[in-house]
Amino acid sequence: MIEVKVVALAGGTGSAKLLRGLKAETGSFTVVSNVGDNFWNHGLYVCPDVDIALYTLAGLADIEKGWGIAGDTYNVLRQLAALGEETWFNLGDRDIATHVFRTEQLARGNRLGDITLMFCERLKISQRILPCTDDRLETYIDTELGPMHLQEFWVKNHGEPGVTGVEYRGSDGAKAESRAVEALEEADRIIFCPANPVTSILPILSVDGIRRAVARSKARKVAVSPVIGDSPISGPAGKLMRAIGVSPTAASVARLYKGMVDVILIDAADESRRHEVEAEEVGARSGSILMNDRESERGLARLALEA
Ligand code: FO1
Repeated sequence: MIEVKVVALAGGTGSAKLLRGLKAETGSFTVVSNVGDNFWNHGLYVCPDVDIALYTLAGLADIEKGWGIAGDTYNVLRQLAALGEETWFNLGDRDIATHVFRTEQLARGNRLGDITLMFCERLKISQRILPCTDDRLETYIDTELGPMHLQEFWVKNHGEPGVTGVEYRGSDGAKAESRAVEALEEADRIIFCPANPVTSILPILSVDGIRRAVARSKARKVAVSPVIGDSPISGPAGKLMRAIGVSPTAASVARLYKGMVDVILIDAADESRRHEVEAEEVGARSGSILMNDRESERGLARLALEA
C-alpha cells in the first residue's frame, strides 16, 4: 500500500474504473466530482458523476454501462411512462432511492457536499466524495437547435445535433466546496482521472476556487489521457473537443490542462507522439492506459500514483 494524500478529480465511466483501481491500490483518498451534468428529472435532483463515484466505491455500480446500480429494475420509470411522462433518462428503481434521499435533504436545507458525505457514511464508503461546488453549475451545449443541458444533448438527442460551443452556466458565481479546496491544498498527489475534458474535468476547473487550489497545491499533478491516437476512449469527447477548437489528441488534452498538471499519462501506442505533449510544456509518461479488467484498473492506478 502506498500512503500518500491523494485527490482524484473525477467524472464519468473512465474515472469510475480508475477510482476502483485506486481503491484497490491505496486505501483512502478524496474524490472531487464534477457537478456540471447534474439536473432535475421528475422532480428529483440527479447527480450522475457523484453517483457513479458513490456506487463504484460502494461496490454497487454498473460500471460497464457507466451509470446506475448493477441489476437495477425500471418499474417506477415504466409507471411514469404509463402516466405520459417523458422517460428518456433511464432512472432505475434503486437509483431513484438515491435521488429521493438527496432531494429531500436539499429541501431540508442541507448542502450537496454534506449530503454526499452522508451517502459515503451510509453506504460504508471509506473514501471521501465531494462535489466541486454546492452551487448550481450546469454544462450547456450550444447546438444548431439552440443551447441544451448536457443530458438533453447526450441522452435525449443521442449527441447528434451539431455543436458550436460549450458553457458552464453558474461557474462565475460558484463557490468551491471548502473541504474539496482543503484536500487539494494538502494533497501530495492530484490525479486528473481519464474523462471527457470538456464535460467532466473543465467544469470542475471552471470553479475559480478549485482552479486556484489546484494551481497553488504543491502536489504532484498527474492527468490520465482520455484519448488514444485520435480517438477518445469513450463518449462524446471528440465532438465536444472539436467544438471548443481542439482536436481529440493527448497533446490537446495537455494544452487544456496546461499549468495545472505536471505530467500526462499517455498510452504506449502514443509513444511516438510524446513530443507533441512535451511541446505543450507538460511532461509525458507512457504505459497501458486502457482499463478492461480489474488488473488493468489497478495497473493504471499504480502508474498514476507513481508517475
Ligand atoms: N446515460 C445514457 O446514455 N442514457 C441514460 O438513460 C442514462 C441514465 C442515467 C441515469 C442515472 C445516472 O446517474 C446516469 C445516467 N446516464 C445515462 C449517464 C449520464 O447521462 C452521463 O453519462 C453522465 O452524466 C456523464 O458523466
